[in-house]
Amino acid sequence: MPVHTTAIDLRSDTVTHPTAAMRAAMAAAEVGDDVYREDPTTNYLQERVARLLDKEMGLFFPSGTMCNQVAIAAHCQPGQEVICDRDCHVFNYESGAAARLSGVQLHMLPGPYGLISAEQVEASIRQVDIHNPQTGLILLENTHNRGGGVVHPLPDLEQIGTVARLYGVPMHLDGARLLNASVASGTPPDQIARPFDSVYFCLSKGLGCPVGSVLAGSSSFIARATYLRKAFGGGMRQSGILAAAGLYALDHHVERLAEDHHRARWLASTLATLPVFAIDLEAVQTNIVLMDIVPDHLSAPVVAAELAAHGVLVSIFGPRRLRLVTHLDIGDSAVEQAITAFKTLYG
Ligand code: TLP
Repeated sequence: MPVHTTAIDLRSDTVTHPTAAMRAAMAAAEVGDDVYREDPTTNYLQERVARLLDKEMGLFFPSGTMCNQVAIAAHCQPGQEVICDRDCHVFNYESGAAARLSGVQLHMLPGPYGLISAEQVEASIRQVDIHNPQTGLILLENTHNRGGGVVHPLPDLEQIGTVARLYGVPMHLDGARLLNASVASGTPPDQIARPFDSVYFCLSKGLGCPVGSVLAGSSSFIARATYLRKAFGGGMRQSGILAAAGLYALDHHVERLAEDHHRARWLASTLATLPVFAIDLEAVQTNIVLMDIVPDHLSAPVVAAELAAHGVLVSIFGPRRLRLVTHLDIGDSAVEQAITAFKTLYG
């Protein structure tokens, strides 16, 4: 039997199933061949996201990983360096693609919750010297996944943007969960996007779509990105069926992200009362909860397996760390059942 019919799946917000209304919107989508730029629904989604992020153009992608990798390839030359934090998705979860596909190296900085500062970035920009790699890109993540879904404060983004402009280095935002950051902080998406030359968000996470991410930037950047997307195998054909899900989600699933954030806080504050777990409640700002396991006799794989046996699926995020993510398919009763399972096992 498929996992989703029985379990409360808190592994990720990528596990959602399209609603009946979203599927109806997909079925009704007007389509064409998007490699010929003839898919009206995809074109409309791209324009809509470009407007939302106040960039000249948007480009629809099959995944967030491809948005990041195409952005890196579009901004950098082989041998250059990308300044990022050491917990970022690009370093940890993209199969070494930056080295593999673009021949760049990552210059990783430590930062609390994955958040790096303008001072750190400035100190890491390379001097022009024959020995040095050139700094090709500054890459940030908002919300920060391994940081526990924290929002990168806007003044920090703006300060890093000032440094980037001073040194003429482009900036890319891995905004897989940018709309979570926007809803949680009350900051409009275009303000979060403003310091960046390129930015994308995923439709396939909190927004509940089956597939898709949209990258945005200047017309010349998107022209390069379109070429690279094709080279990386991401040119799609009748993608309007997928874009229609995105348009539906932008109409119906953005404001409700606040519910996911509320349920994540509810889960975190309740589970933090169990002595088995240490939870940094300050970090629970959006839909992600990181939990550390306190007793020596338990480990993340053991706890994850025990929870799975009680119908609750969670992600292993380190030898003693679990991640729980709330999303469209997790309502109040799912949170209650998850809490009951935790209390039965560890109360
Ligand atoms: N993250 C996934 C896993 O890969 C860890 C998850 O379950 O959270 N940037 C960020 C910040 C992400 O969290 C993710 C997905 C991506 C990029 C990649 O997006 P996709 O899965 O669409 O390639």
